[in-house]
Amino acid sequence: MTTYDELLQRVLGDDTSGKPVREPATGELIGYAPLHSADDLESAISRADRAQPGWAALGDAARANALRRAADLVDGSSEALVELLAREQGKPLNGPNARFEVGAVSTWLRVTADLQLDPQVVVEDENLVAELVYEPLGVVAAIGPWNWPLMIGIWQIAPSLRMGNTVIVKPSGYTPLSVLALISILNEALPADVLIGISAGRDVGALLAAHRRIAKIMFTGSTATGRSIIESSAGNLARLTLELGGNDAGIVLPDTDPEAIVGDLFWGAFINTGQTCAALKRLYVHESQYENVIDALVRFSTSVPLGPSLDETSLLGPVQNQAQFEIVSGLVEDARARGARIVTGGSPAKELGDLFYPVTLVADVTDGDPIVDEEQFGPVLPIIKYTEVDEAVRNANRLNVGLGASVWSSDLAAASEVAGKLKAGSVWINRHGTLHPLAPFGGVKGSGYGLEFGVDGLKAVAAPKVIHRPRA
Ligand code: TXE
Repeated sequence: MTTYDELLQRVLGDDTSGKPVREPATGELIGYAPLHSADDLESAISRADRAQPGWAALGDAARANALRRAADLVDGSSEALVELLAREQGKPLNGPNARFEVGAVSTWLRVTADLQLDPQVVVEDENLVAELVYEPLGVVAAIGPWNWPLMIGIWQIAPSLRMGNTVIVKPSGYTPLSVLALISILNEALPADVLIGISAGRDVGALLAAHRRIAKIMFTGSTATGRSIIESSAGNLARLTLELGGNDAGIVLPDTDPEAIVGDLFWGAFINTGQTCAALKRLYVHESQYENVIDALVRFSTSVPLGPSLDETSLLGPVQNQAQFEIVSGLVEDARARGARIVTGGSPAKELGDLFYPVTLVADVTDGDPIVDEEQFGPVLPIIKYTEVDEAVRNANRLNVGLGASVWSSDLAAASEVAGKLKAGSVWINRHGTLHPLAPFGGVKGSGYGLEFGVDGLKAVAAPKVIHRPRA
C-alpha cells in the first residue's frame, strides 16, 4: 500500500519551483505542481508519437491486460489517491465523493478492458465482402476539468489506450496533482511514453489542441473552451469528443410521492456539492406537490453533513475554487434581489472556511431568471412551479444545452412518455446523473458531441477502415 506522502513525493519530488496548489477546504499548501512549457509539450508529443506504433503492435489482448493491471495498481494505492484527491479537489472522503471516484477509476479500467469491438461485415453479396475494422488514430489529447479529475480523466485515457493510441493528458490547473499521481500509477502498467501528463496553463492547453501531431481531442469543460478547441482543431483536423457544460432539468410529475424520491432527487442535484456536469440544476415541480417536495428536500438536506474534506463524516465539501464560489454566490444574491424565496442556505458557511457554501434551495423563481438559465455548478438548486406538464417539458428543453434530464413519477408509463420528449443525451427516470460504463454518454446542443463509454466510446477513439475484398 502506497502512503499519501510516498505518492506525493513520487509525483513531485522536492522541486518547489512550480505552481502552489492549496486545499480548498483549509487553504493549506499541498505541493507545487510542475509548470510545463511549450518545449516540454513538444518533447512529450514527439515521445508519445514515437511510442504509438509499438503500443499498437502489442495487440489488443496485451493492451486490455495492461488496463487490468493498471486497475489493480490503482486499487493498491487507492487510499493515498483518495486523500490527495480529497485534499486537492475538496470533495469529502465518503458518500459519492473521493472513495467513490477512485473506485470508479478502477471499475472503468476493467470494464473498458473487457469491451469487445469486433470487425463488422457491412456488405456481403455475390461479388464483394466489405469489412469495417477499427485502427488507432495516433496521439490523443485528453483535456480535463477540476470537478471529477480522476474519473473524467480515466474516461478519456482508458478507451484511448485500449484502441492503441498514446495519450497526452492536460489536467485542469486547479487539480493537477491528483491527475499526475494517477498517471504515475498507471504508468507502472504501461510501456514508456504511452501516457504522459502535461501540467500547464491554458496557453499550453491551446498549443496541445492545435498541435499537428494530435489526431483526437477528448475534452470535458466549459462550452466556451469547447468552442476554442473547435477553432484550434481547424489546423490539425483532430477529431473531437466534447463534453461541455449542461443545465440539466428535472420534472416532478403530479403523482409523485416526495418521500419516495427525495434521497435520489437530493443526490441528483448535490452530488460532489453540485459540481457535476450531469447534475440536476433546474427542478420543475407540479403545483400540487411544490411545497411538499421543497419540505422533503429541506428535511433531507439537514441530514447531510457539510464539512472538511478529510473528516470521515462529511458528505458535502467546499466549492473547489474562488471563481466558482463567486458564480454560485452571485447567482444566489441575484435571485434574492429579484424576490426569490431562499428556503434554506443562501449565504456562505464562513465558519467552515472561505469556500464553503451550504445547500441552498431557491423557490419562486421562473425561466429567464439567471439562477434558472445559467449553470450554477455548485450547491444551489432553483425550484420552479408548473401547472401543465407540456409547459414544463417546453421549459426544460428551452435552453441551448442538453447533457442530461430527468422525470420523477410513480407512474412509469407517464414518466417514459415525458422522457421521450426531453432533449438531452441521457434521460433518467426517478434518478439523475447515474452513469454506467456500458451506456453511451454525451450531450446535444451546446453540451457538445461525441459519445463516451462502452463500445461507442471505443469507436470514438479509433479510425474506422473498410476493407473491400472480392468474394472468393
Ligand atoms: O473550465 P475550462 P474551468 C464549467 C463550469 C465552470 C466553467 C469554467 O460552469 O464554471 O466550466 O471552469 C483547459 N485550449 N465546467 O475554467 O476553462 C483548462 O486548462 C485547450 C463544466 O475549469 O473549460 C482545463 O484543463 N485547453 C465542466 C480545461 O480546459 C484549454 C467541468 C477546462 O477548462 C483551453 C468543469 C484552450 N484554449 C467546469 N482553455 C463539465 N462539463 O463537467 C482552457 N483549457
